Amino acid sequence: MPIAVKTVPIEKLVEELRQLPESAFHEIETVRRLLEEMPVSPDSLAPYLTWDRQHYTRNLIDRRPLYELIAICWEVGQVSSVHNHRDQNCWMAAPIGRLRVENFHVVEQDLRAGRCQLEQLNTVEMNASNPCAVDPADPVHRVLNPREFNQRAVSLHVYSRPFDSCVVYSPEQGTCGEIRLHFNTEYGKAAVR
Ligand code: 2CO
Ligand code: FE2
Repeated sequence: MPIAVKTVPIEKLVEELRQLPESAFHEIETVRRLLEEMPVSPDSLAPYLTWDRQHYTRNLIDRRPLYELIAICWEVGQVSSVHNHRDQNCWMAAPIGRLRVENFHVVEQDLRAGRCQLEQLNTVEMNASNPCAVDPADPVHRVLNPREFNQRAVSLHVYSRPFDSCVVYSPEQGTCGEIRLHFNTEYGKAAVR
């Protein structure tokens, strides 16, 4: 029998994140445990859910000097690029659906030349009871909502500190380059680009 999980509204998670000391964002265990202990109720995420058949959507929930909290909506089959997080910590949870995270090791990288060599590491699954933290030693990853999962998914991402660009990699072609990141919505309203 599945264990009944007590969920909290997203506002409660925001309240907890806002109270954390700066030191909590410099290691990965505190926020990971917070996400584990406070699974967010799908209903409370309604203002932040937007869908696009071409690309996953990025929806800003909260931004403070220390962190940014965003909801990402994944249609069936959508994938992110392989990317880094600008040396910032990252925690992810999936209150709706399931997602696969594939981690990579950067063997070498020359951003100016746009060349890199990556090796695939482990794969983990995220779902309502299994949040994860990006390993600061090997922070390059991609997130997938594989076709076979056959359902939409929503993930929550805590980034410390906020960042608005990242490096994307093509492991097959050995290329990399910087891209800017955009929001589809901010605080529940369409973002102005
Ligand atoms: N980091 C990506 C983004 O902010 C989402 S995939 O996994 O973190 O767009
Ligand atoms: Fe990411």
